[in-house]
Amino acid sequence: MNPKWFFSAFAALVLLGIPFLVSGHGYPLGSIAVRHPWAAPTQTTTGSGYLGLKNRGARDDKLVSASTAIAAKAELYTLTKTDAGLKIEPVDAIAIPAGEEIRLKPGGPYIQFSDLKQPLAEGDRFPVLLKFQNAGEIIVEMFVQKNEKSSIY
Ligand SMILES: [Cu+2]
Repeated sequence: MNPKWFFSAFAALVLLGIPFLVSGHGYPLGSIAVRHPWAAPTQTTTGSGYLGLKNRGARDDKLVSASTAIAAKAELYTLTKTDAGLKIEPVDAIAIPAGEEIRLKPGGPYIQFSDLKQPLAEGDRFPVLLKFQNAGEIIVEMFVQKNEKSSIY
């Protein structure tokens, strides 16, 4: 192979690869992009799941439910700051306005898993079914890791 060509191809791969590595694994579903689903390791049978939801479309959408075989329940929660402190409560849906990206993250909205069959261990992966009001549904793989940045996958 021509070394010059090889170098160019390598450089192109590196350039293409960087945004992918930074944003983690992702799944397109119509106008919704699901980015880097992950969950924190747990000591108990209650866990939290996080992910990014980007709405590239012209109409608003909503995440309406999540479910997984590894937990009896998966519920959507929001966490809001009030004068009285942090308010954590279950919600029917998490809105994803047109053109915006919503991040489920520590300190923000999240998916709460209750009655996990076993605690989540770092390195585990498990499937989660996400349902959206407009975009439909998709199964994503949630990676168990210490924090959002501790994996490039
Ligand atoms: Cu990822």
